Amino acid sequence: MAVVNLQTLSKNEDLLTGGHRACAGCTGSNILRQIMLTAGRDTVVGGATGCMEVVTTIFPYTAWKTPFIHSAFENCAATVSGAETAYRALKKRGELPVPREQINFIAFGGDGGTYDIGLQSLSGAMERGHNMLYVCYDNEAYMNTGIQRSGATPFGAHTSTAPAGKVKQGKDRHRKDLTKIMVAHNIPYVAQTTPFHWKDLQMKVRKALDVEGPAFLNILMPCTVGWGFDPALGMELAKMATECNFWPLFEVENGEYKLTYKPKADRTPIEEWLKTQVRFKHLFKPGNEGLIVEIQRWVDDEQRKLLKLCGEA
Ligand SMILES: Cc1ncc(C[n+]2csc(CCOP(=O)(O)OP(=O)(O)O)c2C)c(N)n1
Repeated sequence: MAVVNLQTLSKNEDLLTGGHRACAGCTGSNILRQIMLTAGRDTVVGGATGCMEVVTTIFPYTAWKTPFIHSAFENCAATVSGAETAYRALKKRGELPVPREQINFIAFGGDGGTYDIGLQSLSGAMERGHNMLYVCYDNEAYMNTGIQRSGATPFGAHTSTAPAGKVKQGKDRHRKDLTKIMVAHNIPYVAQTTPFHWKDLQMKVRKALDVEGPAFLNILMPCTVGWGFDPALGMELAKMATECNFWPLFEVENGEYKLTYKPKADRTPIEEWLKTQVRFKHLFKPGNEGLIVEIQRWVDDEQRKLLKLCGEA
């Protein structure tokens, strides 16, 4: 199916209804909505125990108009891979209760549930070749339980388990490169995107669902509570993350890297991005200038490597 314009897309059925309990300004619920507008009704969704599971399924309510499988933190990918296998087996035997040409299987996990706790089940599901999409909505910490650091938390960010104070200045390691770990599984489709770039997101969801076999999307999700910014600015921050190369948009189809968005030639310095969020406030205290230089160095290094992989350098 081709990528459609925003007007057409917004006329598709909303499969994540309003009235869920996401925070004001949450970009995560927007990510879920955008994905479901593209995926359509014939979709089975699984959710690991992150914010998005909690806020959309507070018992006895659900915001989902599709089947939704609750899953533990560590096994969302395994759960959805099991459902996908059952579907294939029933289809083969001609025993599907309701005939369906094609059903999408999508597993959602936060960065804690994906980079860290659920990584083994995700790796297993991808390696076994299930026809499913795994989406990591990456808000860069364990937001649901009090903003603990995760493998996705960026260098210098203040979290409740990597606090900025006298001893430390936030997290002292750069984030794990989960997207590349997924590429190393040699699956048909891996990509990074953000909710701001709706066309990019839609195209990637479409491709991920259309490939035969596993697909993985890593989607940056600005979190007003954990990052500390005005709830009106979530999308702006998603855009800025891309403009300063902190979150480049690219895809890897059968091992081939491709940049899907090129920031303006005068790319935004990382300082501008850091300034927008309370979690980086301490970096602007006298004596911490070197930490900002280190973040810029890391961003530039990563970007150089990516451009090489994309054949752009
Ligand atoms: C095995 C296990 N350990 C810990 C928890 C408690 N817990 C629930 S949500 C959560 C953090 C979720 O973080 P993340 O996956 O990044 O999602 P977010 O809340 O940020 O959306 C934790 C630690 C749990 N439910 N299961």
